[in-house]
Amino acid sequence: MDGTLADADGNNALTSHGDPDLASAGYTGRAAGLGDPQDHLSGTVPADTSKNFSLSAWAKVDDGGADRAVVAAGDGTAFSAGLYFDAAAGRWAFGMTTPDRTGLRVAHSQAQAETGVWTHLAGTYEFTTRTLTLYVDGVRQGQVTGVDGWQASQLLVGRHRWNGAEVGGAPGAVDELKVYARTVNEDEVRQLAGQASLRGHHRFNEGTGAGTQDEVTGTVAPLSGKTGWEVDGDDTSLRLNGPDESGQEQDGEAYVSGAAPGIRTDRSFSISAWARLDTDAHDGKDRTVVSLVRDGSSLLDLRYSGASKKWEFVFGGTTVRTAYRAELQEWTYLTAVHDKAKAEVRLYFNAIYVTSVPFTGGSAETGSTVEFGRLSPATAAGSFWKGGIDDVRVYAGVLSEQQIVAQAIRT
Ligand SMILES: [Ca+2]
Ligand SMILES: [Ca+2]
Repeated sequence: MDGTLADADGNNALTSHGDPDLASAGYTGRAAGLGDPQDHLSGTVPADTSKNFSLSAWAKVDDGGADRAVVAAGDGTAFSAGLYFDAAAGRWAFGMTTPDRTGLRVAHSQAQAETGVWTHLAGTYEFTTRTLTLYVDGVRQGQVTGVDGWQASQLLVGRHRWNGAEVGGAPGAVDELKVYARTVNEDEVRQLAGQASLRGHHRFNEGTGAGTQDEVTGTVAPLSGKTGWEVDGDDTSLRLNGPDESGQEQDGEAYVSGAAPGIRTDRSFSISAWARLDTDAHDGKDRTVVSLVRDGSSLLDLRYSGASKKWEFVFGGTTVRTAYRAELQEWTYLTAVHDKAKAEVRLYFNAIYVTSVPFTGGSAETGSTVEFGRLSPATAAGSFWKGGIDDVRVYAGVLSEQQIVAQAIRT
């Protein structure tokens, strides 16, 4: 759904009806914006829905006032299987109709559906156990057994059909639609729902001037306090509390306050950063590399801890720390992950060593700004970074271990 209606191989193109907005902002890149009841897409179903199959999509329903069809397989009379928002129940649903097209078997989400936020939906059907299962954001919800499917001919996005009538239009936006001719398992669904989408990226490659650009949003953030640049061959990075013009070491007020990456911390997210702590010795001060700040207060903090002398990710009263002491004056690659489907937070140190602790919580706010080099509310007494910061990325979703290793290069 990145501006074209063909699949990832350039095949199976969908036909558009009404006036879908193919340039609307997606979960990743662009999505199909289906804001009007006439807007929908159709094509052929690349799976037999009387056998094993699965449907997967990201959906953002803006108006929960009526049923909203996300994706369905059907014929001219009814849908055979579909993922949708069920307005009467206020919940996400995966439904399959009986082969005579008169009955509906449906699994609902356990919690009320949230509108206005990208949500991952997956529906799977297993022929041998005659079981349909709904997953929301990678977590298994309802399951119905004793279900028989029937083979549909048409794939519909943003549209259902029931008793010959078109129903369930205007779902909002749909992205990353996937149809499988097999039963996708729970681990795979978790990976689909954890798909990482870059929402902020500071390379700190300007090397001059008083601002730094987020390559995703284009926003330029001003450098504040004792903040400057370090150019070392091809590597350019941010330097906080470096030596002053007379060569004297500095400490204290130095930070950069950037744009809001638009992530919700109650959903999965990942933050990766390079950091080099330039103190001569392990002192007792906490030092913040990256923080997300809402209304002047840090929601989370990726830092060096003066108490443990280790790297820590502090989030909602939970702390996960590296097993090893932080190395001073060495570039270190840190990745913090909130994996909602696994209900844990993880901290990766140099891409290889990982520690994790259980976590549930976070904030539904999306307006939190990213800050480098301090904890908020800032105090002159501590938490200001001293050293280098480079290549900070903020993602919605879960960075996989392969992705963390693959980008373990300072840019
Ligand atoms: Ca997309
Ligand atoms: Ca850089």
